[in-house]
Amino acid sequence: EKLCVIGLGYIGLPTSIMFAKHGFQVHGVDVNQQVIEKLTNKELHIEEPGLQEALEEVVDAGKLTFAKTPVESDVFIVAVPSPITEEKTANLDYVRAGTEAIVPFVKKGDLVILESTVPPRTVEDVMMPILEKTGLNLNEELYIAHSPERVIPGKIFQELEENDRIVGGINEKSSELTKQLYKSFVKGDIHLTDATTAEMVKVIENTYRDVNIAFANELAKISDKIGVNAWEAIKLANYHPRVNIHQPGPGVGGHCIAVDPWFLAELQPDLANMITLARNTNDGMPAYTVERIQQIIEEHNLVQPTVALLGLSFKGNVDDMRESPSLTIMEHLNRKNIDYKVFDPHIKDVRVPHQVLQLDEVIQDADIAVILTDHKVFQTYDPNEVKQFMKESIIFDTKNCIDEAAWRDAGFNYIRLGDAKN
Ligand code: SAJ
Repeated sequence: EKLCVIGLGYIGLPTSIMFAKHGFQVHGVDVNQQVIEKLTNKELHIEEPGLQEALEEVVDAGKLTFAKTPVESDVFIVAVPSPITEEKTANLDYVRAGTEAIVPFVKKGDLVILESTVPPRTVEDVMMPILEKTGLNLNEELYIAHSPERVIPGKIFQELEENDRIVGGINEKSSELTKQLYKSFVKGDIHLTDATTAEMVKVIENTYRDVNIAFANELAKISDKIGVNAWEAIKLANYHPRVNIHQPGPGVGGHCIAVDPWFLAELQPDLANMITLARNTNDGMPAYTVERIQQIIEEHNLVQPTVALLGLSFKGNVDDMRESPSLTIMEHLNRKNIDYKVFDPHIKDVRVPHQVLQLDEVIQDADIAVILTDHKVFQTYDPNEVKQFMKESIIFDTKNCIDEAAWRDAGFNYIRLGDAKN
C-alpha cells in the first residue's frame, strides 16, 4: 500500500517511519525545501531518541522518500502544525494548505486522515469542503477520518506503538479503514467514534492537563504564603486512590497543552470559564517566577545580581523550546533589568534570542542559579563544584528536581517554588 504523509515535524516524521517499517511505501511531504534535503541525506531537523537510526533504516531500505509535493497514494495523512493566532484562535492555514495540496492526487477509494490537533468540527467544516474539490462523493467514494496523535516528545516511538488510539471517521467505513491501517503498528486499543468527537477527545485531554496544572500552580502560590511545601502536600494527597494532582512549575509550555484549551474556548467563550482561567493562571507563572526571583534578590540584599538560568526547553530532556516558559521569564527579566545568562544542555540551536553558553560560563560569578526545566542531567551536577564558580550560593528550584539535602550540605541556600518551608 502507498501512503503519503503531509508535514514532517515531530509527528509526521516518526509516523512516516513507523508505517515505512511496517510494510508501507511512504512518501513524506514538507513545504520546507531544507527539511526535504536534510531528510533525504538522512539528517534530522528535530531531536528525538531513536529517530536517527530509524530514519536511516527505512531510507536505506527504499521505503521512505521525501519531496515538496505529494504523489498518488492509497492513504493520505495530514500532520501539519495548528498553532494559535494572537487572538487565541486556531490558525488552520496549514491544515487548509495541506488538504489543498493533496486534492490533485486523491482518487476514488482513498483514505484521508487528519492527525493534527484541531478545534472540534474542523474535519467537517474545513477539510471536507476542500476535499469536495476532488469531485468525489465524500460519503461513498472517499474515506475521511480524524485520528489525533497523542504521543509525548521524548518517547514518541514507544507511545506511537503502545498508546491507545482514537479514530473518528465521517462514517463507519472511514473509521474501520483507519483502524485497520493503524493496526499495522499500534499495540494499544483503537477506539472508534465520529470525527467531531475524536477532535473533542484530543482537545479535552490536553485541557484536562492544563486545568490540573493550573490547580497545582494555584496551590504552589498559596503554599508560598502559608508556610507549606506544595510538592509534599500534593504528593501526599495523591496517595488517595481517586486523587491525581499534577505538578506546579514556572509555566506550561509546548505547542499542545498551552494551545489546545483555546481551541475549545474559542468555540464557546462564554461557557469556557474554568478553561480560560486555567490558561491564564498558567500563563501567569513566568511572571510569578520572576517575582519570586526578585524577592530572593531583595531578601539577600544582592546588588546588581546575575541570575544563571538553567533550562530553556519547555520541559525536561527535550530540545524543544516552543512556547517555553523560560523565554517569557527572560522577557520579564529584561523588563526588570535583571542580568541573566542561559544554559541548556539540550539546545544546540543558535537562533535563540539569547546566546546559550556553557555551564561554567553561565554559573561563573552568578548570584542565583534558577532551575527552570527538569532535565535529568541537572541531578548529576555536583553542588560543591557549582559552588566554586558562583558568587553567592543560592539555588532556586522551580521544578523540585534536584536533591535538596545534597545542595544544602554543600552550603547552598536552597529555595523551592511553592514551598515556604525553606
Ligand atoms: N507541566 C507542568 N506540570 C505537570 C506536567 C507538565 O507544569 O505536572 C508542564 C511541562 O513542564 C511543560 C508543559 O506542562 O511545560 C507540557 O508538558 P507535557 O509533558 O505535559 O505535555 P506535552 O506538551 O509534551 O505533550 C502533551 C501530551 N498530552 C497529554 O499528556 C494529555 C501528549 O500526550 C500529547 O500528544 C501532546 O501534548 C500533543 O501533541 O497534544
